[in-house]
Amino acid sequence: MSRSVPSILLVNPWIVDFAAYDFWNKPVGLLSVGAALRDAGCEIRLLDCMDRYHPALAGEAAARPVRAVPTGDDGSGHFPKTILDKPQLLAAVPRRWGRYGLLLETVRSLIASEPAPDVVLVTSGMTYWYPGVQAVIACIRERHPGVPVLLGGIYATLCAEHARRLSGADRVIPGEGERTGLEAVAAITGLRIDSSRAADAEPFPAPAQDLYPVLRSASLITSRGCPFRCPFCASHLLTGGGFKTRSPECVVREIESLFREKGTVDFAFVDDALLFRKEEHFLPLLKLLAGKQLPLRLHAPNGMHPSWIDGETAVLMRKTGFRTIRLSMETVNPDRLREMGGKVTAESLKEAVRRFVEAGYRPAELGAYAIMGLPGQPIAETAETLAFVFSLGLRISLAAFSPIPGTVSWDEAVRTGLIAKDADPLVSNHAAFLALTRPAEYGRYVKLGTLAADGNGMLKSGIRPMEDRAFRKRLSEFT
Ligand code: B12
Repeated sequence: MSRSVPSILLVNPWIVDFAAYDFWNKPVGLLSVGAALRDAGCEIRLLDCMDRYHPALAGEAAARPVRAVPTGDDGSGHFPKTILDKPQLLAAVPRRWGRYGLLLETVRSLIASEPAPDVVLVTSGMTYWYPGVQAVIACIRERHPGVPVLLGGIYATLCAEHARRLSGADRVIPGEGERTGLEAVAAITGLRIDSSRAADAEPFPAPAQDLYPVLRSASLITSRGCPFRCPFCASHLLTGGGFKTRSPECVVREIESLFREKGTVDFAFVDDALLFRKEEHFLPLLKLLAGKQLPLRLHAPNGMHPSWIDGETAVLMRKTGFRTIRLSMETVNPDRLREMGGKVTAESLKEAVRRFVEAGYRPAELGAYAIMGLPGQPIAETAETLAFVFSLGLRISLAAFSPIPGTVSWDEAVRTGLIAKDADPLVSNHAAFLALTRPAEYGRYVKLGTLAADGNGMLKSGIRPMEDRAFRKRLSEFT
């Protein structure tokens, strides 16, 4: 063992993509692994290439055409972007590709400015962001060639073989990482694991978000897993299929301590199924939080299931300060909804909106997700869904389908020739997949996206898009 207290560097790589926006996002998986290591006696440090409030950003200002400024007052915002040449595989996508986050030189000098750690733990997000993973591992290797690099996270779990061949990490560790990460670090450093410590603990720890010098917004993960098996979703592959929750007391302690110690007021819940078993989990959590009377702004950027919204839930969400509420609608086509597990209907969305309005929200403060570009799904169906969502006065977020390895939709996409079995993850980028697989229709998808954005803008200025004749006319081109 190199020293008495193992020193661990946690690394969140760059996003490399056509677009990226900070929806209060923090690498909570990596930071949970970090919390477990700290609890076991390690010293942990963080290098987050995506930190929009990193002190080093001030030194980048001169080299940056786009500044890292928050948009609006809710802590979300644009990441700074460095334009890069598109990989050949994405040449046909008519958008600008780039690396988001700190400059390459900044990351290099941050790595150089600290003593060598004993182990580096790198996380990974979307499967098609792997070039950012490769790049950051290369930077670590450059400076600390002998230090073991472990890679985990979503890409490492869903594309483990690809990551083993191409990431540059010494070891790829798929799946949940609190235990496996700790064991790997122990094997390298000689750290002794005290197994009695975890006996009565929570199912997973609060992520170590206190490592940020400035924590303008935080992510909260109160549960892991999802009871549904939507064909396009990989959640069950990432969380092992079960459902587990942290205790409401523990989550509220986490919120209160970040509020008091870091001044954080914007918190985003990133659970897959925030409202599942809400009587035992989310509602008690909200009641506890309401009792604290903290001036928070809460966000639920992941889609919530409309049928689980009742009067009590809506009132408590209002009371505790929820500002961002997105509901899953997916599509208005009842056959497709049934194929996708039948968890939502147009009626259930209407009913959820009614509950939120009774609790004091304006419909335009709420949003709904619709999916577009599923295999066999015509663009007219997405346009109808858009019309339905706007007729309720809600904002819409269009989510473009892209196949994820290991899911039913992936197998279907391979079977129907939409994607090769051994395709490079880059071609499944959600912003690229439509352009690559439906080039003739791509322009219409872009137009529909613009229409959605315009409708959202109208709602913001108090106009209902479906009551506007010009808007209806533009929409009719799609139906
Ligand atoms: C929160 C979330 C979002 C947020 C923020 C996402 C972001 N920018 O990162 C929002 C709502 C904005 C979002 C949007 C989208 N998302 Co999303 N999202 C999630 C979600 C629900 C949770 C991610 C998370 O925080 N997990 C919790 C932590 C605890 O898990 P974790 O990071 O995996 O970490 C654990 C392990 O991996 C491991 N680990 C992690 N790092 C390390 C490191 C080491 C060394 C070790 C040992 C272990 C280890 O240990 C951790 C703890 O056990 C996941 C589903 C899921 N269950 O993961 C989908 C998911 C990541 N999203 C997905 C998709 C498709 C999207 C969209 C593209 C949807 C769309 N079509 O528009 C968009 C666009 C994303 C973008 N460009 O930013 C896909 C991923 C697809 C892919 N190809 O990779 C997922 C998997 C959901 C799905 N459909 O299956 N998303």
